[in-house]
Amino acid sequence: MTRAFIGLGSNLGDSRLAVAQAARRIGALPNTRLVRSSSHYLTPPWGLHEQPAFINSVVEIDTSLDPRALLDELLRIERDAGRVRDGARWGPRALDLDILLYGEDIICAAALRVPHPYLAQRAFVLAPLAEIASECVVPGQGRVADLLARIDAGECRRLESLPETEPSA
Ligand code: PH2
Ligand code: MG
Ligand code: MG
Repeated sequence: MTRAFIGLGSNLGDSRLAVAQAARRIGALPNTRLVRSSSHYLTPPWGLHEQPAFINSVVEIDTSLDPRALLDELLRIERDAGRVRDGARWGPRALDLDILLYGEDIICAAALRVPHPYLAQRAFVLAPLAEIASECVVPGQGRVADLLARIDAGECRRLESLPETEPSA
């Protein structure tokens, strides 16, 4: 089993529901166990400012899916949540699932780069990641807590947890 961290984000539709449902679906993937989920955070849009605020979260999993198989599963969950890839880079999306870390692996392929290339610049990733794994070391970059201390995360607001909702039949 490998410990991996997935970043979840949404700023279209019912984003809190989309992120909560995606976390459940990630935990239900084959050969995968959900270890921990961060709170949801309300975060200002990064990269492209003229769009709604995002809901972001991070989950930790143990998985024996290899990175490519994990990516394929995440893309399928995105599609099922209504994600369409026709918009601007860094533009609005119903659901975005990114592999942030996969064990100690450094992957540099056309379809997948791990650690996520912008991780160290993004408060919307580092704030929830530090909530559940502040001592975790990002290969080649250092401790999550140290990376977070270098950027301004003041505008990322941690939200109260949602009341548990049963998945509808
Ligand atoms: N995702 C992006 C671009 N900008 N900004 C925030 N706050 N949260 C995101 O998840 C996000 C973003 C592209 O993946
Ligand atoms: Mg992303
Ligand atoms: Mg993505």
